Amino acid sequence: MTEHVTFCRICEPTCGTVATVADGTVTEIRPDRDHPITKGFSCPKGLEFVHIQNDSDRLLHPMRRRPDGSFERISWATALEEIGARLRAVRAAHGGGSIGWYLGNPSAFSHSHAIWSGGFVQALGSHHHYSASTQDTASRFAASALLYGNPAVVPMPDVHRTDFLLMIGANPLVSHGSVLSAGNLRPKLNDIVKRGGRVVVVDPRRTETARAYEHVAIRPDGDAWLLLAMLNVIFGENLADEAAIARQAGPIAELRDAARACTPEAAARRTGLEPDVIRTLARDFAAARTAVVYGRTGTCLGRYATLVNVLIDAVNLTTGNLDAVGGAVFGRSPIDVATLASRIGLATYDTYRSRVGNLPEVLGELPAAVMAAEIETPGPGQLRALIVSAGNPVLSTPNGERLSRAMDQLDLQVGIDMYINETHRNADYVLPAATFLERDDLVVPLLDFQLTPFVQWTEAVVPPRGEAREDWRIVTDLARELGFAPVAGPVTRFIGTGRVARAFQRVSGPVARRITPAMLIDGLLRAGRDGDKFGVRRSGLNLKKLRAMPHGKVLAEHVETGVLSKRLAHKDHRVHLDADVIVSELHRIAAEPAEDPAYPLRLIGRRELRSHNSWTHNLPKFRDSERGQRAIVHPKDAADVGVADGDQVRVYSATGVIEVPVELSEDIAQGTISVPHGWGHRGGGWQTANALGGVNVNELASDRPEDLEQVSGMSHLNAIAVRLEPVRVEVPV
Ligand SMILES: Nc1nc2c(c(=O)[nH]1)N[C@H]1C(S)=C(S)[C@@H](COP(=O)(O)OP(=O)(O)OC[C@H]3O[C@@H](n4cnc5c(=O)[nH]c(N)nc54)[C@H](O)[C@@H]3O)O[C@H]1N2
Ligand SMILES: Nc1nc2c(c(=O)[nH]1)N[C@H]1C(S)=C(S)[C@@H](COP(=O)(O)OP(=O)(O)OC[C@H]3O[C@@H](n4cnc5c(=O)[nH]c(N)nc54)[C@H](O)[C@@H]3O)O[C@H]1N2
Ligand code: SF4
Ligand SMILES: [Mo]
Repeated sequence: MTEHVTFCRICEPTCGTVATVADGTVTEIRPDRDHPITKGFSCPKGLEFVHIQNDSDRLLHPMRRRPDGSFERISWATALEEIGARLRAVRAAHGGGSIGWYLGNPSAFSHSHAIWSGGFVQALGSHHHYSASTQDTASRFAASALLYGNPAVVPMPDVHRTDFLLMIGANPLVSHGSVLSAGNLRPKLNDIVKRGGRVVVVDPRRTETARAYEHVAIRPDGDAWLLLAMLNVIFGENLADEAAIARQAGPIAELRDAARACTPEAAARRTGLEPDVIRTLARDFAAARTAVVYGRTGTCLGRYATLVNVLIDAVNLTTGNLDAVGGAVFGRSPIDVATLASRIGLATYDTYRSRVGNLPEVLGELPAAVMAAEIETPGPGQLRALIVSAGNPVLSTPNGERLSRAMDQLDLQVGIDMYINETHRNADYVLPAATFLERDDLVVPLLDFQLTPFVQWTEAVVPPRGEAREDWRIVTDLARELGFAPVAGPVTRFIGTGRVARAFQRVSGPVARRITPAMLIDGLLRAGRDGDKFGVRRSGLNLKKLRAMPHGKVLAEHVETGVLSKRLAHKDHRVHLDADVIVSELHRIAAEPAEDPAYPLRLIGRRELRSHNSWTHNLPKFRDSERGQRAIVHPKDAADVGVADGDQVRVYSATGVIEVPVELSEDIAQGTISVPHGWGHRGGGWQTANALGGVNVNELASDRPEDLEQVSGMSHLNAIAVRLEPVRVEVPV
């Protein structure tokens, strides 16, 4: 029996864990008490991951679909050969631009997955690059592109030092924090209150987090009006930090005008909040010694998602809390991720647009919601072959049923996953991916969001089960079939121009084929701010030293402040609050059309402790301990349509209809209904999950390009207009 210090990679705290291994099998996962950040904290999902690791439903061999829809086991050699031949045929007939990739959320917890698959798509010259981002954070990235000139520059709340945390649309006591890696957040939030500060949670539902602190029950999609009305008070009552504005911002006349028009009285209808609540909130926020607005998925999936994220930063900036202790701060990563992204050509926004719907790319990715239309719409650039890795877009994106049908028209569909999920049901091939316990790692995409600057490397705990392979190896093998190395492009661009670059280009093919993630990470660490500069700075960091520190290394007590000008990519080194796109969004919101009385309720999502997007429902504990999927409805709204607790209801939107059982609760604002996503299992693999029942809530979400948020291509998954109807049970006579 051996013990291995490692860390969980399901969600963003990436908690330190210790895995016990007996006879080559992981038998237990426990929290790592010696982890300097998470200090023995973990959640049930992380510890129960051992059952996913050992799940008998896991995909362990390459599979090929038979004409009858069932899958047969084939060898890796056959799989790669056949997929290679079919990809080459598609490329020869229609060009590399007809091959696409959808990259799911778990890829964000890997040192290599996104770099390798991104390099694959870039090398094909394809724009069909999709991910979970347009269902998650693309609106935040678009806001950053507009404000700071780089979509990868994203501030986070300085929870450790703030006196006032205004949390909008986030539920960290369940989600464990997002776009913020800070370990166990509960004691940290409690500390704010203990030191005399406040935590105010703005959410349509009295969530686990809202219940623990102060709650402001807003109407779904009311956030833009709330933030503008706060700015109205801040500017109108001379509470703004004009020195900070003069120091950090470009012109803000348009923002001031928009705020002037949006009085707390004018915002009342859209927010459902009394004017005095908004007034007091703005005054208290501005008066606090330090304060920060933090928004997460509740602010990213609505109709004004990019604008809301802009306004969050605007409130922080205008009160002197941007790039300041206790305010919104920027990460201090040993690898400068934002610069890395821009050097390898990924830190882009709106450099091209989707063929269908004319929507902008964000970080080199187009809206996943247009995938179905891109498959169905003929013409040059039509999407004909699609690889889906670490994702389940049939359950996670709008109108997944249509996507599922559209996928049948593809010339080739390949899945790379640990399970055969709902999306892979249509796939021609599904390739078995290694779990995070089966690979070495350092979570590069999260480095910039470590509230305490921190870095940790882990070795693989066990070798891959069966014939599973690490994602980056699979990408490399697929690319070899097409005659290129996926990291050649990113590495060449990183090196830039000059002698070294020219030398690398000459050998890039053969050399890049041999580059492993460990080699890449070592190079990036050594070149980074803490690095040993390849021997020049002896005391500096490299991978060898990091390997000798299994619990990871804390790099500084806190992030740095006063770094904004270095982060700003705009030539004038100013925050562009009056960017044209922002101004037109401010005009759009002022002309918001009246609501459709046919759909009087607003549907929002919900995350639950053991349920992680679509992929932890096969856990045995999940089946035994959770009640299944429920719609939470206010008793008054239920009474209006004659529905009682536990009844089955039909939920209609303009796009679709679902049926779910209801749970009545006063914890939800009247007019709002909450249904979790990630349900409705009918995958080829997960037997327990399939037996749970439940429905895909995203059948209610529209995938029409004109219904997406136009600035970021964001799916509209929160505040969907719906109506309820009871399901009448016919009594047989
Ligand atoms: N247990 C668990 N943890 C997870 C996940 C999971 O599925 N399960 N998923 C992970 C992922 S992928 C992510 S991105 C993060 C997300 O992390 P969070 O964003 O912190 O998690 P959510 O629970 O989605 O919180 C969003 C909140 O916004 C509220 N909301 C909805 N609409 C609106 C609105 O219009 N305005 C306002 N103000 N609030 C609104 C919802 O009621 C909800 O409480 O969580 C991660 N952690
Ligand atoms: N209505 C509504 N819809 C939502 C959301 C919402 O709040 N409301 N949230 C959105 C958000 S924030 C997100 S992030 C998306 C998630 O959307 P997706 O990323 O499309 O889907 P997941 O459910 O996370 O599925 C992840 C898949 O990856 C597999 N997997 C896990 N680890 C690995 C690995 O290491 N390698 C490989 N190859 N596969 C792996 C799992 O088995 C699973 O099949 O959902 C979005 N959809
Ligand atoms: S909170 Fe849970 S799932 Fe998330 S990283 Fe920690 S142990 Fe893993
Ligand atoms: Mo997410």
